[in-house]
Amino acid sequence: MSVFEKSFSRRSFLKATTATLAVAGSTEAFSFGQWQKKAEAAEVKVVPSLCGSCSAECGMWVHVKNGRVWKATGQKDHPSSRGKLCARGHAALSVPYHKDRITHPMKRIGDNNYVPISWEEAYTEISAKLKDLLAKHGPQPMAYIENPRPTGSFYGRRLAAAIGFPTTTTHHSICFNSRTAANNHVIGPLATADVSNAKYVLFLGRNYAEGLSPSNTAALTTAYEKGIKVVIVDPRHNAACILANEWVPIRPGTDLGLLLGIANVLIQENLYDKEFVEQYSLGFDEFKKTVKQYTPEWAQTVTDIPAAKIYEIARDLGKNRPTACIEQGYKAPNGANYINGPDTFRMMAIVNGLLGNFGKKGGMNWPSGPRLGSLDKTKHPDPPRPKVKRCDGAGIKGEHPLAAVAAGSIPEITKRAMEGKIKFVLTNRINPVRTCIDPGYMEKAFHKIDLHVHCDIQWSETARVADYVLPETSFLEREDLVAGLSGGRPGVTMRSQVIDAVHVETKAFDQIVPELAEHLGLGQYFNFTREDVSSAMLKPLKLTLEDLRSKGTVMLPAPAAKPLAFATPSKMFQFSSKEYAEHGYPAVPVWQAPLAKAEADSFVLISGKQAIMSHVFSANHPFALQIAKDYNLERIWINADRAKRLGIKDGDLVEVSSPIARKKVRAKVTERIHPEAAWLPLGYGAYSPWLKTAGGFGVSPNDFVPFQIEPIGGACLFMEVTVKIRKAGE
Ligand SMILES: Nc1nc2c(c(=O)[nH]1)N[C@H]1C(S)=C(S)[C@@H](COP(=O)(O)OP(=O)(O)OC[C@H]3O[C@@H](n4cnc5c(=O)[nH]c(N)nc54)[C@H](O)[C@@H]3O)O[C@H]1N2
Ligand SMILES: Nc1nc2c(c(=O)[nH]1)N[C@H]1C(S)=C(S)[C@@H](COP(=O)(O)OP(=O)(O)OC[C@H]3O[C@@H](n4cnc5c(=O)[nH]c(N)nc54)[C@H](O)[C@@H]3O)O[C@H]1N2
Ligand code: SF4
Ligand SMILES: [Mo]
Repeated sequence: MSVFEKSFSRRSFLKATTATLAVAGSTEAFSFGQWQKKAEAAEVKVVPSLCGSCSAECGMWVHVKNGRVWKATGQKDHPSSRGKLCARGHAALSVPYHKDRITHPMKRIGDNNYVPISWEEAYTEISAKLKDLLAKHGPQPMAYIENPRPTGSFYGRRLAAAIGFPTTTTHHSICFNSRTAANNHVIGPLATADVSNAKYVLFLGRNYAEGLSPSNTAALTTAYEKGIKVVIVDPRHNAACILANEWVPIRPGTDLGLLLGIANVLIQENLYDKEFVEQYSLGFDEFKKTVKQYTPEWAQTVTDIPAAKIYEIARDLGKNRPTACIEQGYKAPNGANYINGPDTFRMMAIVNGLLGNFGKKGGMNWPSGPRLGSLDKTKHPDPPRPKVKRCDGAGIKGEHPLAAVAAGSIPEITKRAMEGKIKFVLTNRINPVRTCIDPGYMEKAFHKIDLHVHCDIQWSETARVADYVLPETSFLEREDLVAGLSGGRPGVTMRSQVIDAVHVETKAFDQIVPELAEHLGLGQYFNFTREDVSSAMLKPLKLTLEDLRSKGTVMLPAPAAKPLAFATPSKMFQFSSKEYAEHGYPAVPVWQAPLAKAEADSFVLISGKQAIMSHVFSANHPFALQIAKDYNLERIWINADRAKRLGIKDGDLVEVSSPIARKKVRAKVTERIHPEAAWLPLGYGAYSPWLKTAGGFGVSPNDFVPFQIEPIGGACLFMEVTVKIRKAGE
């Protein structure tokens, strides 16, 4: 029996109460006092689950009383939570009960008008339209777009293959795609920084205190307590800087120049690891020749960081090698923001290589994951591999040949939708209309898709442009597939169902997809249950579903150390890339200026995370939003000197304008930002009329950024825009 079955569900509580009343027939049972006593004395069940508020998916113990979620604590064994949850995790406990939930399948009828329909009607209509599109256009112009989590990815990708299209894409293409594309051509799979064991860590646009998981924040706190030298380079004094030795402000989009300057010093002053270079790398001589021109004095002119500081950083890194590293972050200067993102990332990996820190304690290490099993293919055959080309150009010669195929490119699908070339899209657990740039463009493009089906829990901006909206149960109302955990030690974890579905017409994705497949005549590819898949995944580990339902997370022994190896095309650490050259890009990284440049009357608009908000969707969580309102977190950051010159005081209402938008928001006037940058949090500016909690508060940076795509990774260019700011009338 599962923990859930054993628990006292809301329905059984109601049933039990009614029965008691009927039998006893006593007036006492009707009294509020009696009811209150009973409710207070009710047994508390503690169910292991996973937080659903961000991709860290921390392990949580959810306390349930009278069938309702009461509170949660962090699982100690789970490597992301390590016994703690962040504020967003606590705020998310209100999600199942939220008034803005989508409660029924919905069908668009005309502009912004939806009617509830039954699941049967939804499946019948969607499958009829999809079959018609397949007959007319074949499966090529079709895509699945998701925030990749185990259940969504397994079922969504299998459905795509069963229908016959290969284009499955993830929100990584609006997060760290440029980084992945570049990484594949320097070191192979991504390595992570061992922050708490290093002697010196350089953070480039990474904010462990706001773009956070509890384990990251704990690692930085440990580094601080141990006295590890931490230097944070960011145009903005971000919240993590209070745990750092130094904040080095940089002109937005110029980290590539800083890294070229650092590499120049490491090589010129013989501070690099020669043995590593000789034994593991290729292309060093070509790189050395190219980087000679990029002196710190030159780097100062592009980054606005004094040459003396660049020498100091390079020498500190070199002297502390190999126990020194660059924490590369997700996206800030290298993932999906600036035109030079891919080469900025290649340079981060190259500097780490010069420090010889790969595979070393306090350096860069590859996480190890568990060896999970899969379904028996003789009983549950996989759909055949789609034969058509992807519709987003990822991995295709002449389009985005170097882009990471696993993440694909949401911006490219959008661009092609605008050209009328995309026929069917299924979006799941993602809100690209709000989280990509230029919402006007996004909306127009998505409206041009012949059939757009969206799966969500609330009325996001993307739900509002879909033809059909399918309501999922929220993260506390469903069990999900087993998830592998990667890190120093591998592990497995699972989201168990904590409460009954609050809205009976909502369904889990692992139910929706097989039912839709059945209507499409593809039911043979889903002849198993979610439990079958989870059990098959756990089999090689000799664990059962019941183990995970009771323990939540199981950590496994660390694997034996492996010899250092790089899974690149040449199997070497690549200072130079043949593949880059073949596709018309420089073989070794060279300086490329960002597109946006602040002038005397403009700012580069940068943006990012805040500790209490998860991207955009958590602004609709009432507790999180109240904190934002109480602390004026929606404000645009402007440098104090620039503000003075513009006659703007802290708290003034200002008008921010870019080539595509003109909006008003209050100003935060501060010394904590580079004079050429203005910063906006990502979390606000919800404009779906049915996100009633978040709606009307703040603006989104994405409102101001024209639609543009980074050519190598296929990512959005979130920060390549300048804005003008002036005081506005109240
Ligand atoms: N609270 C919270 N935590 C989260 C998330 C969330 O939404 N909310 N999301 C999760 C996800 S998906 C991600 S990818 C991570 C992101 O985590 P981070 O990458 O750490 O977060 P960001 O705020 O996107 O960017 C970090 C910093 O980059 C700076 N920056 C901007 N431009 C430049 C530049 O040109 N150079 C340099 N050096 N810095 C620059 C910004 O000022 C910002 O302080 O956070 C994860 N954790
Ligand atoms: N300007 C700017 N833009 C950015 C960033 C930035 O720093 N600046 N950050 C970028 C980054 S790093 C990322 S990763 C992306 C994130 O982009 P998204 O992944 O699009 O962002 P979210 O707001 O997390 O959207 C999640 C969606 O899933 C829905 N949802 C939540 N729970 C469930 C569930 O259980 N089931 C289903 N089916 N749906 C659910 C939510 O309601 C919401 O609509 O944004 C990027 N955009
Ligand atoms: S970091 Fe916070 S929001 Fe993200 S999964 Fe963990 S507790 Fe939830
Ligand atoms: Mo992200």
